[in-house]
Amino acid sequence: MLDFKSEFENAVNWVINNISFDKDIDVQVFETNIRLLGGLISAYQISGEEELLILSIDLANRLLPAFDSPTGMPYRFVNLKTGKVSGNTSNPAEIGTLSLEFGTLSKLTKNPVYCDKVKNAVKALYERRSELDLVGSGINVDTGEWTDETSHIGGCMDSFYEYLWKSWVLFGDKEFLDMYATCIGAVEKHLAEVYDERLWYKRVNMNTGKLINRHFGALDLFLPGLFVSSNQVSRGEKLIQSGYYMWNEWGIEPELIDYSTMNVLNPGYALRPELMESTYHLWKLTGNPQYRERGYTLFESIVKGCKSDVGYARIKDVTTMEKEDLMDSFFFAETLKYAYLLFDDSGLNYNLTVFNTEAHPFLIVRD
Ligand code: DMJ
Repeated sequence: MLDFKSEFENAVNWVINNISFDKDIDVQVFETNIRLLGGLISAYQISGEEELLILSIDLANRLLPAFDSPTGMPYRFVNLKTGKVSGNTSNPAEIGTLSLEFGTLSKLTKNPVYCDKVKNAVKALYERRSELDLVGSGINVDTGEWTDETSHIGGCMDSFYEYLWKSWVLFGDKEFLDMYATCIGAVEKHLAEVYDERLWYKRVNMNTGKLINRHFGALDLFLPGLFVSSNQVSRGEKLIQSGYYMWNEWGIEPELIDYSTMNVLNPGYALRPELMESTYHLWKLTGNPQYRERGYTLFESIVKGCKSDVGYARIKDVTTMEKEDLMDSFFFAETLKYAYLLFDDSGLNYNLTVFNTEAHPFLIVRD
C-alpha cells in the first residue's frame, strides 16, 4: 500500500523462511486471527505468493479446535501444537471477529469448514441476544450463559458489530446484514443519547435497558466509521464530533471518560487508531476537507506527544503526557496506515476493499 516493493518482498521472504506455527504455546484466538491470519491472507491477496496461503491454512487449522465447545462459540485460547483449549468466558468481539479472515480462507481454498465454524459461532451468540435485541459483554462458551449483562459499544463489543456489516459487504451474505440491522438498531434505540448537545452511547443492562453508566472511550470511536460505511452518514458525522471534542479537551484522547461529568476514568492513550480510522472513512465517503484537516491535527499531536528515540510510545496519562515503554503493532498496522491513506489519492481502490479490524485490506471478490 505504501509502494515499498522491495521491503515487502524482503518481509514476505523472511516470513516464508522463518515462521512456523508448530509451537507449544497458548495463543489468543482473536488477536492471532486479526493480526497474524488477517495479515497473511491480506498479503497473499496482494502478492499471490502461494506460500502465504499455505501458512494461512496451517495457522487456521491450528485455531480450529477452539470451536469445539458445546455451543460452537470459540474458547479464547488454543495451544498451536496440541490443540488444547482454555478460557471459556469470552465476549462478543472475540467470538464475532473471525468471519472476514475465515470466510475469505474458505473462498480461497474452496473448503467451507472455516466459514461454517465462524458463522455458526456468530449465530450462536446472536441467538442469545436479549428481548431488546442487545448482547452483553461477557458469555460462557460452554453453557451459553451471559456472565456480564452490560451492553455497550466499546472494547469487547466493538468489532462484533463491525464484522456483521463487513461480512455482508465482503461476502454478500444477507444473514449477516440482517443480524447487523437488528443489533445496530437496538444499539440506536437503547444506547444512543444526546447529552449536553453531543451524541454519545451509554452502557445499559441488556435485558432491562436500565442505565449502568455513561462511560465512553477511545475504542468506541470506531463507530462513526462504521456508521458512514453502512449508509448512516449523518449519524457518523455527529458522533465523530464527540470524538474530536474528547481529543481536543486534553490535546490527545484519554482511554475512558464519563461524558456526563467529563471526568477522566482512564487517562492513558494507547496509540489507538479508532478516531483516525473513522476520520479516514468520513473523508472517503463525504469528501469534506474538514476530515483531512482533523486527521492531520490528530497526526501532529501524536508525533508531538508520543515520539520517542526509537519509536512511538503509549502515553500513561494524557494530563501529564508521561510516556510508557510500549508500542503496540496496531500503531503501524492501523493508526499510521489510516493517517497515510487519508492523504493518498492513488493506490488503493476504496470501493473494492474491506479492512479487517487490524486494517489489513481484503479484496472484495464475488462469485
Ligand atoms: C485493534 O487491535 C483492533 O482494532 C481491535 O478491533 C480493537 N482495537 C485495537 C486497537 O485499539
